[in-house]
Amino acid sequence: MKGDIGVIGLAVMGQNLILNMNDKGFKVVAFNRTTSKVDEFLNGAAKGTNIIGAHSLQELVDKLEKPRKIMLMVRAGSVVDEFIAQLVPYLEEGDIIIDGGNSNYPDTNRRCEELAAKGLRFIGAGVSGGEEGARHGPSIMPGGHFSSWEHVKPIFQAISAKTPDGEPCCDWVGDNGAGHFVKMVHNGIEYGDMQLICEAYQFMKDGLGMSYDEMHEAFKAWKKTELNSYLIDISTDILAFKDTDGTPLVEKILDTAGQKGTGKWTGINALDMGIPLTLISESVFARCVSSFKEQRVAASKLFTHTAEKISGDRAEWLEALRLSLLASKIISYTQGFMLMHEASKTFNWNLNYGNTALLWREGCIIRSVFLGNIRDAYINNPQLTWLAEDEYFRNILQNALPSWRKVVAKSVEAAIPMPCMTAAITFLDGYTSARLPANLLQAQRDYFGAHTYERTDKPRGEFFHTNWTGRGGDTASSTYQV
Ligand code: NBP
Repeated sequence: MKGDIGVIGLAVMGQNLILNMNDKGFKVVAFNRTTSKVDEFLNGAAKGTNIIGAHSLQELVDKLEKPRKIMLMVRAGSVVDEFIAQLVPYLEEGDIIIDGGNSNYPDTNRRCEELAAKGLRFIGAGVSGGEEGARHGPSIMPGGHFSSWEHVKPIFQAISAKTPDGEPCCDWVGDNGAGHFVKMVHNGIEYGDMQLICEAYQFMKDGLGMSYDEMHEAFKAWKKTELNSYLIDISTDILAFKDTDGTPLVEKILDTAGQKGTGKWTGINALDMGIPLTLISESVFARCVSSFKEQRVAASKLFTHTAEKISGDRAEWLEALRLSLLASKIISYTQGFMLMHEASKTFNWNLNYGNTALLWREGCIIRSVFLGNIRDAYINNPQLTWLAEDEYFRNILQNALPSWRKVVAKSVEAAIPMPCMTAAITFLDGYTSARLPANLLQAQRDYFGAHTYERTDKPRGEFFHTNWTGRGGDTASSTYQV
């Protein structure tokens, strides 16, 4: 009997996905560039399973049922192109290559086009959930050539995470790079969620002067609220975790954050598409600032933070902080969904936003109860422009606003940097302002560059230029951009 699917790449993600597929009754053929790892896997974690090994691409292809389905779980970038180039000569029309790595979506767009020209089908599938997810149920976001979906769907939906109602956290996202785009936004949102939790932690620790045990208790209480999520769960555990000497381990961890680039890609795309993805972008910059450890230590001697501890009722501050975190999170998801909306328009992907929230409901790092509410909001109104158009989210934001303003204002007074919570409230204030100071900005642009402006007392689309100094001409600029 031939294999149902081949998987190339036996690092942490590949091995665990294969074991997961095997558990669900699929016959998997495994291959890895360093072929000794195939034998190590078969004699180790895969011992006693139905998993088959292959020691060459020819052998892998020969052992698969047609149309062949071959999933790459290798390092994103040129390695994916190299494997595709090596595989193509062995494949037949209609065979399917799936890239399950963290590829950048323009690469997936390109690969779809190149493989279609060769009569082959391609899927770019975002996979989230890390090692644990891959083994027991990841969130999977597939996009690419739609005709391949029916062949892959039974396997992917069987191995994926399930919502509390038993729905698979895996469904078709859209054409070409849509799956990898949605995975990229997921990772961006993950950056934002993590930074927001870190800001709440610093407010508690440095502002409210709470001990690790007290912070652990506060987070534990938050788990029982709308904030209930995987990231709050693990943060609760981390705050309680003690090093061998009995003191909190997290206190000993160097405060410089790493990144692999998907948050940065999300920010770059937002700038390209003109979407104000302020919170996620700030979360990427917060990691950048954290990486300047030596400079920060030197600068801290020039600007001593002398702020006193925040006074007042601690329980009240904690509730205000919880509401600020929740409200900021709503803004972050609002911005992420705005970006997906714009990409969907640009690339004709026809993304289903309720479904996207469902894909993230379980299995991935941002899994949360909150995503179920987002899904409901999009089911009630698939055309939502932003989440606050939905009554549930609008009520939370309105209820949180006074506390949120208090927390952000206090953080500035107390010299506690909270870039994401601040960006979130600033976005809300800007987005809900019928009039912004951009009238002055347009005047400045017209003054120095004759860029023209529209007037409040004339119809939209009519442009005016003023000779502000009496020295300039009457010619407006149509090309000069500053
Ligand atoms: P890695 O990203 O570490 O990749 C390891 C695999 O790539 C091995 O099979 C390795 O073969 C192969 N490889 C490399 Br590295 N360079 C190669 C080359 N020049 N030619 C051929 N093969 C090469 O594995 P991973 O952490 O399991 O991640 C797999 C994919 O899934 C990545 O795109 C990753 O971004 C994504 N992802 C990872 C996680 C996670 O939590 N780790 C979560 C979600 C998505 P070798 O054994 O011969 O060196």
